[in-house]
Amino acid sequence: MQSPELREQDLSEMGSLVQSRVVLEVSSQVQTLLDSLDSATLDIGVTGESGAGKSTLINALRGLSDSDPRAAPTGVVETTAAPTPYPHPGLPNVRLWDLPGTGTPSFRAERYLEQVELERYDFFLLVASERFRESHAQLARAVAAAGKRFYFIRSKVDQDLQASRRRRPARFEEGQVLAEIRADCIWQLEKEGAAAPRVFLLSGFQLHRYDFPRLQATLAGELDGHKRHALLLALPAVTADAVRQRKESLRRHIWKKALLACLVSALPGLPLQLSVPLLMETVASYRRSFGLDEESLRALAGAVASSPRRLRAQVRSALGRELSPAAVQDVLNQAAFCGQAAARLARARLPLLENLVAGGISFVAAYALLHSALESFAGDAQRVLEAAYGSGDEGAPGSPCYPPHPGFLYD
Ligand SMILES: Nc1nc2c(ncn2[C@@H]2O[C@H](COP(=O)(O)OP(=O)(O)OP(=O)(O)O)[C@@H](O)[C@H]2O)c(=O)[nH]1
Ligand SMILES: [Mg+2]
Repeated sequence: MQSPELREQDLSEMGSLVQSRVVLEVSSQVQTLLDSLDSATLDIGVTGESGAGKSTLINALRGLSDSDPRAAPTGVVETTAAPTPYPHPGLPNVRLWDLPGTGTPSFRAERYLEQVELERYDFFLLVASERFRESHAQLARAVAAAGKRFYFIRSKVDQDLQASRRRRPARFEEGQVLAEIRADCIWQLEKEGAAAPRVFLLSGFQLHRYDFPRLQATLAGELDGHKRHALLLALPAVTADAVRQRKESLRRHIWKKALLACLVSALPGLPLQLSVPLLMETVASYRRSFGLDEESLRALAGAVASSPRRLRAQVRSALGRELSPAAVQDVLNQAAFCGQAAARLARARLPLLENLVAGGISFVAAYALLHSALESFAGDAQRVLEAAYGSGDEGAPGSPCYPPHPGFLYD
């Protein structure tokens, strides 16, 4: 017969075995949830007449200047002959497809859509510069008939405004000119049978201006779940609203990251410190996502002809200024002991996990760290945008002014 001590030892071993199995099982489930988020694809077909500004728009939406080696070729003699995917620099599953130009004399919308494999795309951006043409209407009808969404992009509005200013310098009123162009596009599309067409006036050289914020909000409102999340992280966050939406989208997934970090620190055989790098990686991805890392700040400074130092001065959060394991550990300690607002939020939202302290990092502390990092980075990003664009100096019309590096989410 076994001694009571032995039985106790057996029980305790069995207990830790069960615990490690549970920890492994739950962490792999959480990892699967995070993986499915990262693997969400988004395929955007960018179509329209040759020379309308499709490739320029694709580069701007990817946060790249035309001279970047990863950029789509642009210019008066560069013509796209076959559908070419351009992945987002930090989110490879988000692809912008540069489609061949439309509007040749033999153009037939149905055949064109078949050739470019219509089914591949989540939606289309139909780009037109200058006058409205028959091929635009044909394409709009065919895309809608195939059950796909399209958004009509009237490009190069900086050029229209410049021409209009030259024509009537005394009576020039930007808002009025834009309203006229918008109304004309809507009228033409409706005349050709498009129901409630969505029209957006853009400049690939000054993406943060005109209707881009409205386009971004409309796209986000018409996509669901993981695709919406991908879009919100991929498109350049050049307005206060876009920064807010990006923050909200990331915030929804904090609990998974916090839980994973907490569970990883409980896995037997792994050093306790492993979860700090994991949290640090997440915080670093948030920082890039808001364009606060050195590379993004430099790119933005170059684009708006400002100094990186001036923009960097707007980054006031501790983790935005210096991201190191010690800084992360510091915030974790504070969160664990101070009962911060974010920690209270974690308790209120996920009371079941409140008492989860695995291997030294509590779920509440990890949650509080990520929550406060997100809040403070969003505040920094707003100030950086204000410093970059808010001075009223929008750049001369027609001069390239690219959006900030859109930031990535690698993990
Ligand atoms: N002013 C101004 N020029 C633009 C804008 N977008 C594009 N352009 C210029 O228009 C020309 C054609 O632009 P692309 O982006 O190459 O046009 P595309 O639609 O890709 O042309 P294809 O590939 O030939 O079908 C280039 O010289 C661009 O610099 C814009 O928003 N404003
Ligand atoms: Mg092109």
